[in-house]
Amino acid sequence: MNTRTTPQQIEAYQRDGFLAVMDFLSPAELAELRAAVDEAVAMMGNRKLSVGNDDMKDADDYYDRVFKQRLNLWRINGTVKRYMLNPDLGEMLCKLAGVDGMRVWHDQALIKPPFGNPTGWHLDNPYWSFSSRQSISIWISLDGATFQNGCMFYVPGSQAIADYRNVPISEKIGALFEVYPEFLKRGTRGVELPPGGAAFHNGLTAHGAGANMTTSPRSAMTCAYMPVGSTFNGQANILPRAYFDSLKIGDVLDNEELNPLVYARPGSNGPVGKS
Ligand SMILES: O=C(O)CCC(=O)C(=O)O
Ligand SMILES: [Fe+2]
Repeated sequence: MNTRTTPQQIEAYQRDGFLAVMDFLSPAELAELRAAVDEAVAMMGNRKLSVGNDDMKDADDYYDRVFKQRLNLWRINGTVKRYMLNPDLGEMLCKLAGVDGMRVWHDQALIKPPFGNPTGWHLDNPYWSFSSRQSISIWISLDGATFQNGCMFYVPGSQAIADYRNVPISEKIGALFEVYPEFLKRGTRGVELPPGGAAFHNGLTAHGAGANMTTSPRSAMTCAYMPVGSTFNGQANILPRAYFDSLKIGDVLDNEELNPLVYARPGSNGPVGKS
């Protein structure tokens, strides 16, 4: 994994709210991760979540024709875990985001099938159980992402002006721009990636993806990360029911089993999110 960062890359990420790294995985790493993702996805059948809530199953609706969504593969596959929880990656995420430590929020395999619907414009962080202007996701292309098969698009700089209002991913793909008309003048940028390339985005960066107009799937392995010290905002998202019921708004989310630490800068507040 190419986890080196230059000052120029950090500056670009902080300005634009996203950054592409074309040579993130070596060919051997790509082959290893792809095989692990395929294996974990096959094990999950039609369940969206690897461990926990059994109700999250595929449905025959617009959303499920955007992509096949499989969450928390890291909990059932050691290879996926080794990649997504890699401390060097964690350090890179901290440098890009400008924080001292990161925990996993959740990972996701997102497989846009042939003729899959476009992914409507949205923000990620408003879906989650914490609110942070420094949350970050990695989106690793397993097949190559092109304008033909549904690569990601971003609104540069939107992370700096977004708040926690959001819209669901639906057939009205531009609805987010009705909530945030100020995004319109910033324009959009599509990012094509080779297989093994990765893009990083802030949890408040507006993004979406095109339709897949090709006859092959467009697969991505992604993971969202929560800065250490982030607190519960009252939303359930994918938290297990018993844990959700035990939380009060403002509690630090530091459950090592669900949200393990990926990296903490030496000398920083420490691995268990001491409050
Ligand atoms: O892969 C896609 O089409 C959308 C991905 C996305 O929204 C994300 O990684 O946050
Ligand atoms: Fe997203």
